[in-house]
Parts: sequence; C-alpha cells; structure tokens
Amino acid sequence: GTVKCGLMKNFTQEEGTCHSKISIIGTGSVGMACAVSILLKGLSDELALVDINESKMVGETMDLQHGSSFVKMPKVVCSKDYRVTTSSNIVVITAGARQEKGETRLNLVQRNVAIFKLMISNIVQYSPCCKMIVVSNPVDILTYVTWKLSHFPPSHIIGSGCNLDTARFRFLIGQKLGIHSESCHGWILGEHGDSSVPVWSGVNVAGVPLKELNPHIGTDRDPEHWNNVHKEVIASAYEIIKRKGYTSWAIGLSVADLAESILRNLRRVHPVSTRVKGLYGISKDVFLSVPCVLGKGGVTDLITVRLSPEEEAGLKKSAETLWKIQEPLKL
Ligand code: 6V0
Repeated sequence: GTVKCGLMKNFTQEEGTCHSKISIIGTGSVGMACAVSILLKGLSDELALVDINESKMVGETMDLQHGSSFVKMPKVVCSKDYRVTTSSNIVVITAGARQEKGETRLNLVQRNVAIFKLMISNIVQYSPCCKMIVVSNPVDILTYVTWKLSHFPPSHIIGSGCNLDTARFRFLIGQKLGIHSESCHGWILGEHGDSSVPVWSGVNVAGVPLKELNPHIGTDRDPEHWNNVHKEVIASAYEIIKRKGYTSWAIGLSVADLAESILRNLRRVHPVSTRVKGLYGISKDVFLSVPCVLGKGGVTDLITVRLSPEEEAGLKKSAETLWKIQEPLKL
C-alpha cells in the first residue's frame, strides 16, 4: 500500500461542505492585496482567483498556497474559466484595462465596459446569489455598469467608492491629533477621487465635533488649514503611484473589511458606492458613496446624512459629471 494508506484509515467519503467562498477577478497588485488581506482574516473557506494573464495568475496562486501553513484558509484555487468561482458569496472585481498615454477617461471606460460585459455575465452565471464588490476604476461608473449588466438588485452591487478615501482621511486626522485613526470619526462621501466631499460637520473624536472648536474647519477661512487634510487624501493616490507605481495595501485591507461586514452579517456602516437616485436632490441614475449598512444582504440601509448646502451641491455636481460619462455608454 501507499504511504497514505498506511498512515490513515478512511472513515467517510463525505466531503466537508464549503460554507463561504470569495472570488477575486484580477490578480494584479490590487487583487493580490485583497487576497492576502482576506487570507489573513481567515474570512472564507475558499478563495478563487481569475485573470486572463494565466502565467501571473498561476504564479500568484502558487505563492499564496505555499503560505498555507501560516493561514487558516483550506482552499486557494485559480482558473481562467469562471467555473472556478461557482457559488461564491462575494466576488471582488479588480480587473480592468489600464489608462494608456493620452487616452481619454471616456475611452478607458468604454474599453472597461467591453471587459465587464463578458466578466459580469460569467460571474452571474456561476454565482447568481453573490454580492459583488467593484474596485476597478473609475469605480463609481463601473459599479453602475456592473449593476446594469448583472440585472442584480442594487443592494447586491457594492462599489468600494470612498471607503479608501475615508480611511486615508481618518488616518491623516489621527496623525494631526496623535490619536489612532479608529477613534477619529469622519466621512468622505460622493465620487471616489478628485471630487470627493469631506463632511466636516461630522468630523469628531469621542463625540466632540471639531467644527464646534473651529467653526471655519474645512473652509478657506480656517487659520489651521484643516482642508489640507482632504487635499492630501486626493493627492495621496497620485503620490503613491508616483513612488511605487500603484496602490495596493490600503485598498486590499479596506476591501477585506467590507467583505467581513457582509460575510459575518455585521451591519457596520461603510462609505461605499451605491445607487443614490432620488437622494440629496440627485435625479440621475448614478452610484456615489454614502454611509451604507452592510450585512449578508449587501447594502441593506442607507444612513441619511445632514449635508450643508455646499456639500449637497458637491454631490449633485459629481452626479452630473458621472451621468455625462455614463449616458453615452453602450451597455
Ligand atoms: P493591474 O496590476 O493592472 O491588475 C489588473 C489585472 O486585471 C491584471 O492582472 C490583468 O491581467 C487583469 N485583467 C485585465 N483584463 C481582464 C479580464 N478581461 N478578465 C480578467 N482579468 C483581467 O491593476 P491594479 O491591480 O493596480 O488595479 C486594479 C484596478 O483597481 C484599477 O482599475 C485601479 O485603478 C483600481 N483601484 C481602485 C481603488 C479604489 O479605491 N477603488 C484603489 C486602487 C486601485
């Protein structure tokens, strides 16, 4: 007999049922940072990776599998065939085309739409009940595209949106105050990136609004220039890309945090991109970040934020800009 036969006596043919599964589409810098963060949290029993770049995908998967002694994730698999994603609870989308030199944003979006058409229909075919977390940029537009192409209820489509912007905001406020970012509360809402809206009225530590201590906080009249914190949030992606070529660790950690709220039905509130038509005076069918309750049903509730007229105008302006790009898209 073989070593295996000599070592153990088989007791049952029954295979353990898989309780939770996460798939990640795209094994680039962001996809792999998500993978590692999810592995280290031991969030699911199975992790499946998909990419069109087979060599990279297989190499990354082998590398992760070799770490199996140090994590509690029994199964890490990959394939170019979406069958490998069958019955996922969550599918994280990080795949996409990179912006080429001189390429317009609209052109990039249309190229990504072509990629998403095939990708989303495959995801839906094999995991008709999954929640999708969209990370690929421009994230608010591609979250809308995913929703349209999937025919899923909007609650099942979550754009990572301002989740990372908000994390950066809280980190930088924490740095300024010498307090851990978890204790620095504040939200960045609206469009991910350059036109995001920091809600200064809500920034607080231990329930003490900073605006009560400095009524001009976040405005040009603020002698302490707190608005530079928001400017730094916007600049930080460019700064990191300039230095290391891409951003990965923080987005990976933040995606794992979203996945945890969904899989464990935590009902925590996150600033993620969701369908906001009819809210804050927005009439266009766009996805923007607002505080969302995340649980096993995906986005189950939206928190209504009291925005200043300027903040609300900021959201409306983003909605108009996004719609101008979305309207001509051939879906
Ligand atoms: P990357 O390293 O180029 O990885 C993208 C991967 O997608 C590559 O491995 C490609 O082979 C793969 N890919 C391309 N087309 C397909 C396809 N049709 N099917 C399957 N796989 C495909 O990019 P990176 O990982 O750095 O970034 C991924 C995306 O995340 C980009 O769109 C970024 O702009 C976006 N980010 C979004 C953030 C957010 O806060 N929402 C933050 C950081 C990056």
